[in-house]
Parts: sequence; C-alpha cells; structure tokens
Amino acid sequence: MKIDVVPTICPYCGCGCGMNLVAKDGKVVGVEPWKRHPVNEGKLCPKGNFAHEFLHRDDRLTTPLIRKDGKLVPATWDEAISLIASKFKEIKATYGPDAMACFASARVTNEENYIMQKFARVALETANIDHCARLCHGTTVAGLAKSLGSGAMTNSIKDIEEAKCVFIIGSNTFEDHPLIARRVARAKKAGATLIVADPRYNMTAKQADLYVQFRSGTDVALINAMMYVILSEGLEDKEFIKNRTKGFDALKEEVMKCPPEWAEPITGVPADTIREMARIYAKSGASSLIYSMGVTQHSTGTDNVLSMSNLAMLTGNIGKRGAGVNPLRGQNNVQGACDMGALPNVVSGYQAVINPELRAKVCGVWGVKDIPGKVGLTIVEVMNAIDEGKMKSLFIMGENPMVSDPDVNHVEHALKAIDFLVVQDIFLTETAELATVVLPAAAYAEKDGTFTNTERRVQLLRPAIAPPGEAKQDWEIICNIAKAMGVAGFDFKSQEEIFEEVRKTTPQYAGMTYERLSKPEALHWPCPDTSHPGTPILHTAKFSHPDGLGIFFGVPFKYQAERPDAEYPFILTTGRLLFHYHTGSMTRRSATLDDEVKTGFVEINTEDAKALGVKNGDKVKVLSRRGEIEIAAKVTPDIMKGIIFIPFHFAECSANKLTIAALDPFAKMPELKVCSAKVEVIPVEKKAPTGEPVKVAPKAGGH
Ligand SMILES: Nc1nc2c(c(=O)[nH]1)N[C@H]1C(S)=C(S)[C@@H](COP(=O)(O)OP(=O)(O)OC[C@H]3O[C@@H](n4cnc5c(=O)[nH]c(N)nc54)[C@H](O)[C@@H]3O)O[C@H]1N2
Ligand SMILES: Nc1nc2c(c(=O)[nH]1)N[C@H]1C(S)=C(S)[C@@H](COP(=O)(O)OP(=O)(O)OC[C@H]3O[C@@H](n4cnc5c(=O)[nH]c(N)nc54)[C@H](O)[C@@H]3O)O[C@H]1N2
Ligand code: SF4
Ligand SMILES: [Mo]
Repeated sequence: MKIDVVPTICPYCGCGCGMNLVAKDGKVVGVEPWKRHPVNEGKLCPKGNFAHEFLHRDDRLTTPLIRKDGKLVPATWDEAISLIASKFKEIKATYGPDAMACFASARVTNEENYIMQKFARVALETANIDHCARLCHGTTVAGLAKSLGSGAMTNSIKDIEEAKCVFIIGSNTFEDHPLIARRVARAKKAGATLIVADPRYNMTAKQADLYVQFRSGTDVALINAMMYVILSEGLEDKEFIKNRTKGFDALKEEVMKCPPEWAEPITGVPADTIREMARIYAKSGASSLIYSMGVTQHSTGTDNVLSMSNLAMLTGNIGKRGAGVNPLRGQNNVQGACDMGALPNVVSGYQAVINPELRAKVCGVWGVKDIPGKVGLTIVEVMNAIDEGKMKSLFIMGENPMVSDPDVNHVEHALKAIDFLVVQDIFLTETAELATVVLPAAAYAEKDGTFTNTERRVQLLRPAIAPPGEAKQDWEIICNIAKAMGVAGFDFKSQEEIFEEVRKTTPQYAGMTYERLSKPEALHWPCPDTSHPGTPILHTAKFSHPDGLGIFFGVPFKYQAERPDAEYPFILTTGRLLFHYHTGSMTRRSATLDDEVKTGFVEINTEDAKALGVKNGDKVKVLSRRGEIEIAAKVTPDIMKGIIFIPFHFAECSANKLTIAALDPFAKMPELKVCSAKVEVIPVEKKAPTGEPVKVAPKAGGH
C-alpha cells in the first residue's frame, strides 16, 4: 500500500485554490489542505474538500461510444477517431468550414484549449470556435477592453484585504468564490466597509454593512445615480481624471441626467441610500469593486461593465492597492481558455484574427499559410445556425449546453437536428446523450498542464492517478483526430511541449516555463520574458490602450429585452448555490455535496407567495414564453418582491427552459439574469402521485 500526496489545483471555480490529493492504490481517497498556497492558505470550500468524490464513480466514461441504430454503443479508439476524421473531412469538402464549429472548455487546461482553437483554425479551417466565457464574462472582456484596454481582474485576490471599502455588486461571493470571500471578510475585520448590491438578500448580502436591494436589470441606473452624487458633491478624483483618462465630458453629460430621485422608482432603491453608498465608495481612500454574473449576463451587459470602470476611474480607484475593478472569473480556467484564444475573434494572447500582421505572426509559428481572418460565430449563434440548416458539425469538449445554454428547448431541437455531433467529456451528460460520437476524457486529477485563475495566476496541475479505462487526455484526443485527418502541427508528446509553443504565440505567457510555474507563487501574466517577475496588479501607471489613457463612456440606461407584463408579471433571475456547480455533472455525482441539496426550487417573496396562495414546499409551475417547468416553491423574504430566482444546476427543473436568448450586441451575451415569467399553483390532485409533500432540501440556498 502506497500513499501519495499530490499538490494540484481545484477543478471548480476561478479562485484557483491549491489542494493536495491523497492517492492510495491508484485511487484518490481524500483531499488535504495545501497550507502555504498563496490563494487559499490551506482553506477550501465544500466543493474543493469533496473534489475527489466523483472521480471513481462507475459511470465515468471509459471507452469511446458511437451511435449505431439510434443507440450509443462502446467502440475502439481506432473506430472512433477514424469515423470523426473522415466525417470532418467529408463535411468540410461538401459544405465548407463555415458549416463546422468547435466549443472549447473552461474546465480543461490552457494547453488543451490552445490545441482546440488551433484544431478549429488549422485542421477544420473554421472561424467558429467559442466556449462558455460567452455566457459568463464575455461582456467583461468586451467592456473592459473598451474602457481599460484589457479585460481582466485589475488587482490580486490577496490585495482585496487592503481595501477600505469593498463594493460587491451582482456577485454572491460567499457562495460562489468562497476563498475570495475570505479576503473580503478579512478586509472587513480590519475596518473596511462592505456594501453589497443584489436583488437577493443572499449569503454575501448577509455579511454587508450596507445592503442595497435593487431590481434585476437596473445596474446602469443605480451606478449612474451614484456617479451623479459623486459629481454633484465634488467627490471625484480630479487629478486622476485629468492625467489618466479621456471622455470625461461624455460621461458627465449622461450622468447629470440621472439624479438619485430619477433612479429610485427604476431600481427600487431609496434616493438617500444611493447617496450613502456613493459617499462611502468615493471617500474611503481605497475601494475595491467586485462584480460577477449579476452585472454581465444581460443584453445590456457591456453597458453594465462600462459603468463599473466609469465608477472606478471617476474616483481614482484603479491602479493602486486595495482598489480596482475586479470581475471574478467563474470557471477554474475560463481566464486561461480566453487567453488561449478559444474565442471567435482572437487567437491566443487576444490577437485579433482580422489583423493580418498578427495572424501572420501566429501562422509563422504554426507553419501554415493563413487561418480564417474573419470573426466566427458565438455559442448562441452556432445554435441558431444549426436551426437554419447552415451548421453541419459541432465538436464539444467539456461543456454541457443542454443544461447551461439559454432556452434549452431550442438547444435540444438544434442538437437533435445537426448531422454530426461529437462530445468529449468525463461523464455521459445530457448533451453527450445526443451525440453521434462520445469521447472519454481524463479528469483534472489525471492530468498535468496549467490553469489560469481569476487573478491571472498561471498554476501547474499534477496528476495523482491514471485515467479510468481507456479515457485519454483531452489534448491527446484532439491531436489524434488532427493526425488522422492528415494535418501537420499536432505532433506533441506532452502538455509541456504544447506550453512551449504557447509561449511563442502568446506574448503574455512568453516568460513562463513549467520550471518557473512549479513554485507555489506561480506567475501572473503579463510575463513577457524569463527574468520578468509577473504582474499582480494591472494599470498602475497607464492603461492598456496605445495612448495609456482609460476611456469614460456615457452610458444611457436601457431596460432588459423582455419586461414583465400582465401575462408574465414576474422578473425571473437565475444563478448558483454553494454546494453545486453548473450543470451538476460533477457535484451531483459527489455524495456529500448532493446530500446537501437534492434538487432545484424557486425562491418567491413572502408577499408574492401569499397573493398567489403558495406555501413553502408547494410544487408550482413556472412558465415563460419559451417553456415551463414544475418545481418546489421556497417562500422567503430574502428575495425582492416581483422577482423570482431559480438555480440552474438541475436538469429536471431546468431554469434554462425558461430563459431568453436575447443577446448583448457587442459581446453576444445572452440575458440569463432577466426574463419574464409567471407562477401557477398546481391543483392538489395533480401533485406527486404518492400524495407526499415535495421536500425542499433544508440547506438550499446556503441559508
Ligand atoms: N458554488 C458555485 N460556485 C461557482 C459556480 C457554481 O456553479 N457554483 N460557478 C462559477 C462560475 S462559472 C461563475 S461565472 C461564478 C458566478 O458567480 P456569481 O456571479 O456570484 O453567481 P450568480 O449566482 O449567477 O449571480 C450572482 C448574483 O447576481 C444577482 N443578480 C441577479 N440579477 C441581477 C441584476 O440584474 N443585477 C445585479 N447586480 N445582480 C443580479 C443574483 O441574485 C446573484 O446573487 O461562480 C463560480 N463559482
Ligand atoms: N440560467 C443560467 N444559465 C447559465 C448561467 C447562469 O447564471 N444562469 N451561467 C452561465 C455560466 S457563467 C457558465 S460558465 C456556463 C457553464 O456551462 P458549462 O460549461 O456547459 O457547464 P459545466 O457543468 O461546467 O460543464 C462542463 C462540462 O465539462 C465536463 N468536464 C469536467 N472536466 C473535464 C475534463 O477534464 N475534460 C473534459 N473533456 N470534460 C470535462 C463536465 O463533466 C461538464 O459536463 O453556464 C452558463 N449558464
Ligand atoms: S473556492 Fe473555488 S477553487 Fe477554492 S476550493 Fe472552493 S470551488 Fe475550489
Ligand atoms: Mo461562468
């Protein structure tokens, strides 16, 4: 019997906590703290603590599966790879590369994402490569690129401790980024004021000194009114505005139309509360602004993000310690998947595909003449293109759109209609069940490679065990398909070899080596050469635009795409719970986590529930213009009147059967955080056949 303790990185959220996997006889039997890890200093949240439980489930995918006579049956790797290679070649020859698309994954390594986007661009010669960042911080990448020149968290996680004020808006940090929340709690203990603005009095709001409940979809109105207060009381940082920014007049013109009394009926926040939050934020000396999905997942998401940087620049709260604009990146490697160019408009290092010089540079390293120079389709656009008969093949690695995309009835229709669907995952997900070929991948504990966390820290994974059955590394599978198609440039022997190529094409990563990354501190990009120490704080002296200036934008308030009316009177918002992760493919297979919350529920405000005649635990029907679900009601005063909330983790009562695919015009982000819905009481005789009341998990929502 041999026990190994292997230091690696948590496979769930973007905090990027370090942890030790305890392996015995080829199995991971537990997780131990990594005490000196700079992100989490030995602490883990429940998902990290139980991150080994799904690894040895007997429903892990262990062989390729091919659909024969309508059924998925086991096949050899040779069969699977040669079928995929010949189908891809046939579809490319018949319909052209525009009829093909690939989805990369924020769950797998940088190297694997790099290979996926190279595969799309070089082997399929298609521009259609995207991943779930589209549904997540796509608007952050677009908005911060416009205002600051670069779309990432400006300060480090540890730096939050130095804030004098932490302003959290649209982020349930204590449930969704618990080890960043720990830094917020420490800042507060040291005297910082915590302001939380959110439509739900969630676990994070409960820690606040000032909690501001406001209506979903009204962020721009709230922030504009805060800036009105700041300007009319002379609280802006005049030196900073003069020396480091441009566009102030446009901002001022728009903001001065938005007094707090104007914002009050739109947001539902008393004008005096808006004044109070503006004063605390502007006067603290170092205010850290933290935001996440509540801000980004809107058809006005880019506008919302611009408002965040407007507010920070107006008060000089950027480029210094304890301050910053801090979008908390969601997935363990969503920052990295974006850095690696798993996006339809840029190759690795955010180099625009429409720029011939940048393209030529990358093509030089790849040894190819050219790659597609146009911007490809995004996730929702790919689903629409399938519907229109224009998209014939889709290769999905590590995503589960049948649960995570908006309007899943539409997604299901599309994925059933497409000619050739390949899904590469660790489990047979709702999406994999619709595939023509399913490919079994190795999970995080079975691989090396790197993840980049939310603060741009690039960290090394280390394998603790071998993959189950015949499952293979994601990078290896993609390279095998490319080689079977006869395409050169995919002859890699390890993730480290791939990383060496990443360094050549990606300026931000050029100075990193596996050896340098093997230290616990790792390195924050940009790290342009091997003597560079990395960059924990961005924009200290200048912004990333060519002239070094940050840009203000006057942002007029716009309502969401679908507003409540007599037929659908509620605003439906969606999001997450502490114990579950996205589509539940891993957390619902982890006994300890699954035990905490077994299924979904809809949060309804106590007064609304009374008016509807709904009691806590009643099964109700929730309907939108796109679909309907049956779900247990959780009656609570914690949610604002007129708003209902459904966690999107549970396929059997899927929030995304209801959500809307209305898109932000710049980032093509769907409006996952607001649509209109109605709630209907299910008459008693239609309840569960046993007559038993529907159980609501006791700890649902982390309360
Ligand atoms: N436990 C757990 N942790 C996770 C994940 C998970 O699935 N489970 N997923 C990871 C990923 S990929 C991501 S992106 C992050 C997301 O992390 P968060 O952004 O914290 O997650 P959400 O619950 O989607 O939304 C945050 C909050 O936005 C609020 N909100 C709703 N509508 C609005 C609005 O119009 N404006 C504002 N300002 N707020 C609004 C909701 O009430 C909610 O409390 O979490 C990461 N961490
Ligand atoms: N209504 C609503 N919908 C949402 C959101 C919301 O707030 N509300 N949030 C959106 C956001 S922010 C996000 S990020 C998306 C997430 O959407 P998805 O990325 O589709 O969700 P996940 O469940 O994380 O799916 C990842 C898949 O990768 C698999 N996987 C894990 N590790 C590996 C590996 O090493 N290799 C391979 N090949 N596969 C692996 C998992 O089993 C899982 O099936 O959901 C979005 N959808
Ligand atoms: S905070 Fe995030 S990275 Fe850390 S243990 Fe929890 S899920 Fe894992
Ligand atoms: Mo996300």
